[in-house]
Amino acid sequence: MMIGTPSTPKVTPELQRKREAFYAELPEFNMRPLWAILKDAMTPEPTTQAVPYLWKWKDVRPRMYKAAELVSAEEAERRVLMLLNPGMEKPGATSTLFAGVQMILPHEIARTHHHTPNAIRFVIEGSRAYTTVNGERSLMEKGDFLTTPIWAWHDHGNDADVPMLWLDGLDMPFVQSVDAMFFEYYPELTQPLRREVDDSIRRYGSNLLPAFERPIGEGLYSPVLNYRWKDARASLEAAKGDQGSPYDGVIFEYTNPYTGGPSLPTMSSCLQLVRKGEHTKAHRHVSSAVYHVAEGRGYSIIRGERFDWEESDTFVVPAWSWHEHASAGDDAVLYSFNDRPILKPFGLEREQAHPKGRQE
Ligand code: GTQ
Repeated sequence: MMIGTPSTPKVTPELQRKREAFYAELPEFNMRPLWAILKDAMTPEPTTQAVPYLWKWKDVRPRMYKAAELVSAEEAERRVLMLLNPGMEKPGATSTLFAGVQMILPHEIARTHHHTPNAIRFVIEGSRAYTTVNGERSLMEKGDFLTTPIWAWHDHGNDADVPMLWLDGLDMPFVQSVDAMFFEYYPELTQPLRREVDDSIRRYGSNLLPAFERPIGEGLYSPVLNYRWKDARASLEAAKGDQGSPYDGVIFEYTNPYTGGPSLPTMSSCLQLVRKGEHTKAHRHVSSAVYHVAEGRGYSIIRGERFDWEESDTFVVPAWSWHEHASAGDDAVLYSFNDRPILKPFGLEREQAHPKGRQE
């Protein structure tokens, strides 16, 4: 017995002709029958154009240096090479997340602007270039994780003697999709410094919060500008003997000290240790993520495909894609950012363990 409406009429050639005539007159009124597309719209599981992909640092780095020869930071405003997901039409690494590599040469300035997309920086190469965010400056070192929250004025510069390169992560595709993009230039090239260098690390970065003031931005984002590599790496090392997560090993989230939640309203950032000899179990979740290899070597199996990675490579795990990680040789450290904070408040995040533990 077929399950369905009991009174499905027989589609005679005459009825079919009438239907087609009816469908043909609808576009003029900007209407269309839902039943023609319902199965494409309401899929049993997420479908995404984004595909798993890995960008090798050995391919990215020379092209970044080439870009620096050809275009100044001033001309470019932001000298960024975008990491584009080959399955997607819109620019982005996943449907919600943008990734790029930014480079700033000694004595260059990337002028001050602000925008509604939030941004993260994860430092890949260089030493002591700066970013200034809402009047506070931080000198960056390899492995540092920095936040640029929604609508924060920010400029970058380099008073050191070596180029700096970092991974940029923005929620730009998401912000575009909800028609919430705003952007403005600051009236001058650089913004005035209104705080001491690394003021926010001292004020908010030591498990203490000033009890005499309301949370900055009503607690929407972390007040900490720079989460130092040496501190984050030490946290991983301290927990090295723990069981950790079956899917991620020893994983830590960079948190907003006001809430204990993610550092930015739309993006959660994590640092994880995949220990020597460790091979995690496979799972999948709706949230998508961009991974960056902070230390070591290894591989990830994503949707059944193996991606071998080494230091400074970047790869994506699209929505609802089985994935598992393994180190090769020594301990490996992965930085990642994901869109979980966008999904969670609406009950849209789901996670599933792979029925066989790992992919074949
Ligand atoms: O540093 O402000 O990768 O505005 C893309 C857009 C970086 C930035 C990006 C941006 C920035």
